[in-house]
Amino acid sequence: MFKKLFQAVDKLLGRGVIDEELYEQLEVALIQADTSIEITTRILEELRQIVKDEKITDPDLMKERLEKLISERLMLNKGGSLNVSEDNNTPTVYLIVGTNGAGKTTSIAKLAYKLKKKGNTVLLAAGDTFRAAAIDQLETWAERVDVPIVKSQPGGDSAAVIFDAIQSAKSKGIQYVLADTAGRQHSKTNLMQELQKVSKVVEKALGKPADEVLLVIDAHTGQNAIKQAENYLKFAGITGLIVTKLDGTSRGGAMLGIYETLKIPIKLVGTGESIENLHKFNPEIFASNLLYQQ
Ligand SMILES: Nc1nc2c(ncn2[C@@H]2O[C@H](COP(=O)(O)OP(=O)(O)O)[C@@H](O)[C@H]2O)c(=O)[nH]1
Ligand SMILES: [Mg+2]
Repeated sequence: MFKKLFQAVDKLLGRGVIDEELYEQLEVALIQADTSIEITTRILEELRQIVKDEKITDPDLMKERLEKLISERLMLNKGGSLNVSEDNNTPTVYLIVGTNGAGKTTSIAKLAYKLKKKGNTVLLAAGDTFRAAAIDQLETWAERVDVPIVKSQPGGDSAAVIFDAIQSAKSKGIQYVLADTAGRQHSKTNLMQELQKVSKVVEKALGKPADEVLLVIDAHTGQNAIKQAENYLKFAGITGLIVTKLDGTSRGGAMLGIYETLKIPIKLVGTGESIENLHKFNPEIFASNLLYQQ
């Protein structure tokens, strides 16, 4: 699809000069994409330095360097891949956490589909035991993707369901366990403590922590995203992010802040409601989406 830079930036680029006005418009563009003021300032300072050091006079080249600068900030040592269990007798366990409606259950279904398509065996754990509808939703996905599910009655103990799922995967030699959890606000300490318990139970069942604890976060989350990730790191030891709804109006600039301050990498991105709409995180695409409009 043809993408163009924010109109105002485009117009300034067209003039062929790099000046204060152009820097100002780039600043506006980044902030509009939910990048924090602090990080925007830092990025533009670095850009100014590069322009100076490399004696760049062509605005198009400057734009390229800016994209590179943003994607480099998001580059991760592991390139966004998910950790897997090193022991063949122990399943790989991913614990999925986040607020209500962020896209946890949908992302689990998408991930199960992706893993299964690659020839892996997968089991789902219906750890969101709060509402009957949540269990039904995961069960419907399990049927569609054709993977087994371990569940309890509504109101059951989430940690126990996840424990049982891991035991079941172990005994059946299933490679992956994807565990759903109930949505919770990061500020509700009692609910966050419950997640701590879930993490401990996973560790007890596996003899090590979950291979990934993934925070599912809606791309539309603003600067509150950092606080949210901070609390999830504290209570649940998150190891990565799944950023959902990048097909919507937000470009997810706040995620830059999460990586910058907490070093929590984005592992996967959700780009729609259907089962194929989950992708491995790509820093270049993410960076260019921050700067461009569809
Ligand atoms: N457009 C879009 N919608 C999504 C995406 N991921 C999830 N959703 C939708 O967000 C809503 C909430 O998702 P759900 O998985 O139930 O969230 P949960 O409460 O965190 O488990 C559902 O309507 C999903 O179809 C995505 O990447 N893009
Ligand atoms: Mg759910």
